[in-house]
Amino acid sequence: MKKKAFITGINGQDGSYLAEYLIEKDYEVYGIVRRNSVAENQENRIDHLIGKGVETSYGDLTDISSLEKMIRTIKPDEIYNIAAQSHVRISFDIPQYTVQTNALGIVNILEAWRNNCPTARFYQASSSEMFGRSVDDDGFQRETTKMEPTSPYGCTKVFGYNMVKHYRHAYNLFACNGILFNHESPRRGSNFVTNKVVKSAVQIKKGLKKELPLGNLEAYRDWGHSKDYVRAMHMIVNHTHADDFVCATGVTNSVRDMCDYVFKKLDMNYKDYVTIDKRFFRAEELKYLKGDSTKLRNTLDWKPEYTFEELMDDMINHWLKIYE
Ligand code: NAP
Ligand code: G4F
Repeated sequence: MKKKAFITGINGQDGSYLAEYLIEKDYEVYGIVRRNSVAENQENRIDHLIGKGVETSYGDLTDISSLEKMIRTIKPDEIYNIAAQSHVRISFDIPQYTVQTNALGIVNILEAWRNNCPTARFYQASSSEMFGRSVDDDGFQRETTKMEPTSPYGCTKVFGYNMVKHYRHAYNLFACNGILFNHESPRRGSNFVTNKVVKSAVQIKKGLKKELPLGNLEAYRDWGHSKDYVRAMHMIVNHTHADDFVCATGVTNSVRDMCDYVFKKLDMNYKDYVTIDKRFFRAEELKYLKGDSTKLRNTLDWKPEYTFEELMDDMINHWLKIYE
């Protein structure tokens, strides 16, 4: 019998790659999508998978009835809670909504799972944003690093992380956290910095745009490829026991480094086009992220296939094709 997976956030960057990955592994994949007034936007990243192993229903993390119904009828083997209000800067603008989705939403799905299909394995999309201003002496963040979040988003993710551990211990359930560092792809929302820079640089190259307004260029991030990270999610869920793992490349670059690489690739100098716009700064900035994923590498034999440069090239080629 085919294994069944239930994914919240299936139409997001990670959800869509995860669905593809699980179909390749011969899973039946189910997901919830939110109602959108532009119907085409509801399933735009997974259109090609509908009817080919993926089935969706309307649902929302804030609507426990939709979660209960899906979990009760599907009886999944694996549940991936990928949905979230995932934009850190926007979480300062809509803190209550961010809490409702990312914090109360996780209580909804944990309860729907515990009461309807507790034999399923549960994965929570935890985040390196939970570490916030805390860095170990060697410059890395790892599973044991103190959590000191610097955004409403980060605070909700710490709550979710702790609830997942609580359900593991209190009810003896298979509940695990993937603590993922930044991961990107051509499917990344274009208001996150990598895709914003790459898309704009290509538009500038093609004469469609004149400048690129950005916020803090001195922030460092450990950027990997979403395809590598959804592979890690599946490995974590299929481990012998429930546990928490950091997933990261171990390489960090600043936003400035990233601009330099992308513009140079297109035979331009970022200094001629990038301007600084206060609107893109945050009330509190998370300045530095570099992840140590030794535990994941040693326990589950995971390693990333994409380097930072290959990731950027993949995104550049995507936008070049679109604007050609
Ligand atoms: P994304 O592209 O923004 O996708 C988020 C998904 O969640 C979308 O499908 C979105 O639906 C859905 N969603 C939002 N609010 C919802 C709600 N109330 N009910 C149901 N669905 C809702 O994010 P991503 O980059 O794929 O990230 C996936 C998960 O990993 C998120 O939980 C994020 O916080 C976490 N994470 C991401 C990274 C990263 O670097 N990408 C790193 C660490 C952790 P719509 O399409 O309708 O908006
Ligand atoms: O691309 P970003 O918006 O991603 P951020 O804030 O690191 O969050 C992402 O990674 C987290 C994992 O650590 C996830 F949990 C979260 O869901 C999300 O996927 O910003 C990256 C850096 C920041 O320091 C930001 O201040 O880029 C800086 N930045 C500079 N100018 C900008 C801009 N970010 C955005 N979005 N837009 C700018 O114009």
